Amino acid sequence: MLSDKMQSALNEQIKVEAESSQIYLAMASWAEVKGFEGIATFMFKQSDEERAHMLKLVKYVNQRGGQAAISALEEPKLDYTSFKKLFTQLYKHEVRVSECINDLVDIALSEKDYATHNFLQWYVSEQIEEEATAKVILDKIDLIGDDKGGLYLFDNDMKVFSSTG
Ligand code: OFO
Repeated sequence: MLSDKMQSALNEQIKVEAESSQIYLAMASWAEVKGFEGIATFMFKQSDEERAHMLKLVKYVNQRGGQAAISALEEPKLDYTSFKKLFTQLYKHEVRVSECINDLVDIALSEKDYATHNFLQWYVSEQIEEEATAKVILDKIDLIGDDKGGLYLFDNDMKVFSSTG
């Protein structure tokens, strides 16, 4: 059985994961309209993954005798004026999500909820990967700047990320 504190912290994370999915979806849609097919494919896939992260939490909360909360979401407020700005926001978002996961791990330990602690380890590993991916993308964008040819190649690279990531 989850403690009230643990349940409300996990429910907060359900919202965070749902918002992550929305952020990636907003970026995917933007990239698709701009003709960046590789970036769009990558972002749509990430959006689906974030939804899967959310669902995993929903099922866990319910399975442990709690009640998952499905709440209203904030509209993603993204600055699309440059690729660098866009991907910096994405990277910062993933860093923030990692902090949220770390806070959840802290709560699980302080509540002596070792089952939830164990469950959260999957998210800890996932965030390491997602932060690293966002950083690699950001570094590439830093190198390219606004160079059109570079962006074309970058878009192609993102197709590779989508099929392996
Ligand atoms: Fe859910 O992993 Fe990123 O945010």
